[in-house]
Parts: sequence; C-alpha cells; structure tokens
Amino acid sequence: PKVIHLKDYQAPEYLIDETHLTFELYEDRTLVHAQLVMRRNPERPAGKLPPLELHGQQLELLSIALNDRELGAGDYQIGAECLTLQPDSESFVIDSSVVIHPETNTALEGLYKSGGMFCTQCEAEGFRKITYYLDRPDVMSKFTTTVSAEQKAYPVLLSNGNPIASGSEDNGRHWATWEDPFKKPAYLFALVAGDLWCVEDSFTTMSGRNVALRIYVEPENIDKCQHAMDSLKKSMKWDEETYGREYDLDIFMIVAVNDFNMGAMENKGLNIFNSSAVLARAETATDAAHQRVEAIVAHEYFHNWSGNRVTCRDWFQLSLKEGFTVFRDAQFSSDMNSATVKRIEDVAYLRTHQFAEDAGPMAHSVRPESFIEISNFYTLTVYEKGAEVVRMIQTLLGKDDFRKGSDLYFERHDGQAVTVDDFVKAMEDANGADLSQFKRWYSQAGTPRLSVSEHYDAAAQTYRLTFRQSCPPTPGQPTKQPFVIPVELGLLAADGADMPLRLAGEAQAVGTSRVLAVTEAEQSFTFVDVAERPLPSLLRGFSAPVKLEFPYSRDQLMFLMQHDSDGFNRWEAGQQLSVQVLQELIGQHQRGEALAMDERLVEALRSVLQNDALDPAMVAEMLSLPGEAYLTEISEVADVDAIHAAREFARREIGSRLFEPFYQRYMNHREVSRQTPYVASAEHFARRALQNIALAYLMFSERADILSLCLDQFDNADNMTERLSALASLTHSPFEEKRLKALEVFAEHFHDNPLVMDQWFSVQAASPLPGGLERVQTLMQHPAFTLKNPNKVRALIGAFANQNLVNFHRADGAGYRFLADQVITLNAMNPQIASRLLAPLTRWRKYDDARQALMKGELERILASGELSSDVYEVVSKSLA
Ligand code: B3K
Ligand code: ZN
Repeated sequence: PKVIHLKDYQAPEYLIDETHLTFELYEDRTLVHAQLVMRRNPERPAGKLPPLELHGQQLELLSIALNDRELGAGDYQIGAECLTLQPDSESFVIDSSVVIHPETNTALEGLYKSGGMFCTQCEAEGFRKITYYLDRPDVMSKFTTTVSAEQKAYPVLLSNGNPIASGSEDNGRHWATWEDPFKKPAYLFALVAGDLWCVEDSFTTMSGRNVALRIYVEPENIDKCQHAMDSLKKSMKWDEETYGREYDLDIFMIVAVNDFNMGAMENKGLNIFNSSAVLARAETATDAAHQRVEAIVAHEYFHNWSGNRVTCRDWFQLSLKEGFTVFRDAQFSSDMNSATVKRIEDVAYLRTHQFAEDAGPMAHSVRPESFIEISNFYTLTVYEKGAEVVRMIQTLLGKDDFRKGSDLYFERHDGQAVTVDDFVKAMEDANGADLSQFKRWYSQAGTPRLSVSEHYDAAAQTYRLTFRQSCPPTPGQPTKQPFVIPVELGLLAADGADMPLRLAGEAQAVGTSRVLAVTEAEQSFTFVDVAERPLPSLLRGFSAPVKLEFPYSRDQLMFLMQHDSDGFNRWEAGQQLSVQVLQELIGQHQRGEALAMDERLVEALRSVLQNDALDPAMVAEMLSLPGEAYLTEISEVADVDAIHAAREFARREIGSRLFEPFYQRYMNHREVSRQTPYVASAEHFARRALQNIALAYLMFSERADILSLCLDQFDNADNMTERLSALASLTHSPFEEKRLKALEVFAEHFHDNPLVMDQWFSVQAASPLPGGLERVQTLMQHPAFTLKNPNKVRALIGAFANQNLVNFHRADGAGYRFLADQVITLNAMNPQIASRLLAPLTRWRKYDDARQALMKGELERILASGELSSDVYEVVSKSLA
C-alpha cells in the first residue's frame, strides 16, 4: 500500500469545467456515461502536454472517446486505480461509458443499493468507483446529471441542484435531469433513485428567496420526519443570524437510507443521511436521538458554506471543513439547548475518546502529514479536536473578531478549494492578529499537559500562577514546541465570589473571568491587589483541549462545585472529586481491601440533588460518575476489573445513601412526565434525564417497590426515552425473569423498526453482567441482526467492544478473538466499518502484559488473515509498529 504525503501535493495538470453524467439503472448493472469538458490547468507549467490520469476503480470500460474520436486499446492504459491517455490539445472533451454493479456493492461507497433504493456515498474517494474522473477536491466542476430507471420501482429520481427536465419512455422507464449551477468537487456528487415519500416545507431566506425543503424517506417512515424538518429550518435561520450565510439553491433535500457507513453526507443540495440521523419521534427515538438528529441536520446544512462553497484543496485539509463545521454545529446546539450541558457532553466525549486516540498508535495531527487510506482519517482528532482548535481561535480573538474572520474567509474563498492556512490567514488578516505559533495545534499531535502551581504572598497581596506545558511524543513526532494555550480563569474568594482580576502592570482590574494565553514552556502570571488567598478556577469552559494538573484538595473541589460561577467548572470539580474517590477505591480493590468510600462525595452529591435551583440537566450530569472508558484513559495501566468494581461500588453506595432524595426526585419528575405530552426541548430533556438517572440509582436497592416503578415506567411510558431507560435499568439488574420478559415484550413490539431494534441490541451488548460475550454471539443469530448493515454492527458489536469493558476484556481473550473474527469477515465486505470496529484492539498498550499479548496476537492474526483492505491494513500495521 502506498503512503500519500502532504508535502507531495501538486495542483492538477488538468481541470474539468463541465461534467455531464447519464445513469441507466438496472437490477443487474448500471451504465454510466460521462462527458467531461476539460482544459489544461493554467497554473501548471506550460510546455509539452502531460498525460491525463483519470481515477477509476472497479469499472468495466465500454468505450472512451477524445474529442469524439473513439479510442482504441493502444490509445490508453488501464491500471487498478487509473486510466491514462495522452491529450493532443489544451482543451478537449472526454466521453466514457462504463458498467458498474451497485447491486453487489457491500462497501457502501460509490453507487450502491440500500434495500430497494439506489444511493451514493462519494466522500472521500468514492466517485472513482462510479466513472473515470479527476477524483480530487481541488478539481471543481459544474454538473448535469440524467438518471433513468424503471418507473414503478423507482418513481423518485434525484441528484444535485435543480430539476430541469424529465420524461417517460414507453418501456416502463422514466428519466430526470438535474443541473447544479455551483462548481463542486466530485465528492459532493449524489444520486438517489427509489420508491420514496417526502415531507415538504419551505424556508424564506434573509434576502426573501423561497426555498423548497424536502425530506425523502421510505413510506413507513413518513411519520418520523417532523423533528428533522424543524431542525433544518432552525439551522437555516441560525446560520443567517450567526454567520450571515444564506442558502443558495431553490431546493434543499434530505434522503434517509438504512445502510450507511457514517451519520450523513453533505452532498450539494441533496444530503444523504443514515436513517438514524433523520428519523425521530417520541415513541421510537430517545431524547439523545432527537438531539443527535438536530445536530447532524445542522452539521450537514452548515457544510453548504463550510465545505461546499468553500471546500478543501486536498484531504490533508479535512479539518478545514470538519473541525469548523463541528464547531458551528456545537454553537448551534448550545444556542438551541443548555449551553453548559452541551459543553459538558462534548468535553466528556473528547476526553474519553479523542484523548485516547491522541495517546495511541494512530495519533495524528489535526492536519495529518501522511496517510495510506483517507477513510481512516475521519477521526475524533480531525473532527472534535479540530473543532476545539477553531473554538480556541474564537476564545483568543473574541466573538466579534472571530466573525470578522469568518466573513473574510467566506468572501475571499467562495468557489475555491483551500487550506487550513488560508482559514487561519483570513482570521489573522481580518483582525491584524498573529496566529503563527497558534498553528502548531494543526501540525503537532498529542494532548498537551498543563501543570499549574500557585504562590500567594499575603504581605504583598500578590498571587502568582505558574504554568508548565509539555506534550508527550506521538508517532513520528518525538518532541514538540510549546502551544498557545488559552486559559480562561477566575479567582474565588473565601465567600465563593469571583475576585476582580488585575495583572501586575495593569492600571486596573479587568473583569472577574479572563483569558490568559500561555505561550511558553513555563510561564508565570502575577495578580495584584489580591486581598486574601484565592482558590483558582482554571480552564473555565474547558478553554483548551489539554490535561490540566492542579493539586486541588477534595475540600477545595467541593467548594468549587458549590460556588464556581462557571457552570462547566462546577461540573468539572465534581468529576475531579469523583476521579480521586474512584481511584482510591480502585487501589483498595487491587490490594484486596474492603472498599470504603469517602463520605464527602456522597455529601457533595446530596447537596446537588437537593438543590432545586439547579437545572435538572446539570444535576443529572453532576450525578453521572466518570465512565469506565474515561477512567481507563487516565490510568497508566488500566485494571479493567478494578475500575468496574470500584465504579459499581460507588454507584451502589450513592444509590443507597441518597435513596430518599432520589426517590423524591424520581416521583416528582415521573409524575410530570406522566401528565405532559412529549416535547423535544431542553426543559423536557432535562427532566427526563434526571428522572432516569434517579431510577438507575434507585434500582441498585433491588427493592420490590422500586422494581414495580421501573416496570410501570417500562410498560406505560409514552416515549422511548423513559421506556428504554427502564429497560436498561432492568437489563443491568439481577431480576432475571423480569429482565428477559421485558426484552421479549420490547422486541415483539418493535421488531419491524430497525432503529429501535438497534437500541435493543445495544442495551444488551452493554450489559456488564457475566456472560456478555455469549449473549452477543447469540444475538448475532437474531433475525433482526445482519453484518451488512453498519448500524447493526455498531449497535451490537461496537457497543460490546466499546461499552462493555469487563466482558470485552475478559482475561481469556475470548472478547478479543470475537472482535478480530468480525473484523476479518467485515474486511472483505465493508472495509470502512471493519477498520473502525477494530479501534479497541489498537489500545493494547493500556493493559496488563497478559492482555497486551492477547490483543497483539489478535492484531497479528488479522494481519495474516489474507488480503487486507488498505483501511484495515493501515490501522493494524500502525498499531503493531
Ligand atoms: N463529510 C461526511 C463524512 C464522509 C466520510 C467519508 N468516509 C460527513 C460529515 O462530516 O458531515
Ligand atoms: Zn462534516
């Protein structure tokens, strides 16, 4: 396999001004005709015409013509990845016809069939599986697309842009032609043909244009589109208000498909979505699913500017569109819901999963230097850390100046394929800022550590904070230069109030919460007029993606939990307190001692639980102990069993010590839920979140009356959030008979709803009760399960390997063997899913010697298993390096 390097980037030799495509869809083959109006790239050196290399994979060539002259076998060469020919003029037209086989395409890349419909996924390099083309994002072209298919099975024929013509033939077939007036790279191409129904609405843009909005789904799902439609309209409005971005076509379409490798795809004017990211209604989708739909609809819509109008020059720049768009969708979600809760969720996710990636064998910078398979680089680092990097730019510049920068970026680069450097340059030029050192966030991998020490001088009334930053080595990067780390902070007085902040040298205090930029390996800041010894609140809102170290005592953390004016840091103090307590329990378990938990955590949580002034969503977040995966990430060597035992013990202890307040909260909230029709809004999410976490804690009591409450909620809830939480609590409980009965009733009721069945698989896959692997193996035989559907693979196998740590890591290695077997099977079917599924095995360095050997053994077995896709090969070989 070939390694591709950023440093080797060259502009294309040829450009494609116009692309005219014709698809003839049949059950056993598809014919694709492509007419490409091409010319030499004026930006490349003049002189002799270089050969033209068109990308193409798995294509059966029927004919190819240059300027209407049919080419013979001697006029071109076909390899596994390219067709090469020699143009004889600066401008020319290529006509090609190929046969492809969407009906047998299980990789779900290029043109494929999902159930009874045809659909496409071209990003990153899927278009080359459709026709011969310059399949690279810096080649932007205007497309027209004609699709023809049998009318009865495929009444709906869609592509990018606006419909311009359609008709029927007398053989039962019909056709439609679509024209996209905007130049775009091939990765944004889309086609859909199927028997679909649509929900229709409209949006009037800021300049008064009317845009038709359509969500296409299979007929049985037509009642599950309203939430996505509402989310779309909110997103369109928000992007106008927040970024001044208006939609540009007369129609915007979303299509939901069941078999899809990721969440969704931002194809111009025709977004294609995993049905799990569109369909949502109270009875079948949880609150979390509703919020995910809202966020993904927004994300894909926002790409119309950050991605489509301004796109990436090459795939090393992926974070240009992804980091920025994740940042934009996070801002949107925090404006629509509780901003603090959204931040807590994002940070918990980043610290658990992206930090693990950054510490593992696949660690790479936000702008990677090289790759074997680009599909492997749609990562937490490119997306989530990329979003943090954009967020830091906003924190350093301030909101208004950030907006000036984004305005300049969109204006300057509209219609272009650009780089991360261009983005940063726009931010600099709009504000006269210098972000040259800051750009190390794009080039250096790894999670920086920031350790902080303090010195208070009572006589001088000064308070000095000293910051030391370092960053561990990552593959290919043994040493790192200092980052620019924005640290938002405040100083709390003994009464809990924020003190005014005046740095030495300043004429007066500037606010009570401010951002300091740490730029050196070691750097101190001295505050003056500090009348009493303060308690620092550091990295407010998680102002930088670093590991902060400050020697807080448990009492200080409890104080911050009560008083910090920053909501995020109140939660963070609680997490740190929990981590300290859990680590103590882990140690006790490892030494074979009886577990005994620090009272103070229980008391701190009691006061949170009894505080009616707090947003219930915040209370729910604060009552959630750090997850096992996070405890793993922060361990030097993770002791899976001790982590699980400690956390379970703590949860039981909290459940029993706080039984009364939990019971009260539960009864109150359940009563309101009973009397209120389902609403998908922050206030209602919050109530249900606290109700359900209370139920989970109460269930630890194993009391019959609590079991009845749980069963009642399971049987009678009018929404999936309550029903599924009750099922999850039962599934993790020792009431075997009730648990099996509930699972059976649920499956009976929802067997024809694949997305609900995914939840059913996940709940069981994640259950820590002994015998987890065997349960998962049995479930793989269930009629609703198939390896061909990525959602099913994620729901069952993914949930087992990522969320059921005690069972996956069982000491005999059977969990690892099982996962490797699935990876080997999927490697041939769907390389992208196979490569993602194997991530847990790549983390072998975190475990004890025996487990390390077992995990590596499975990676070696995958490597030796035969012909590997580039996707799986890259991840396995790098993990063993
Ligand atoms: N841009 C797509 C991801 C495509 C992944 C291709 N392997 C979805 C998104 O980030 O919006
Ligand atoms: Zn995206």
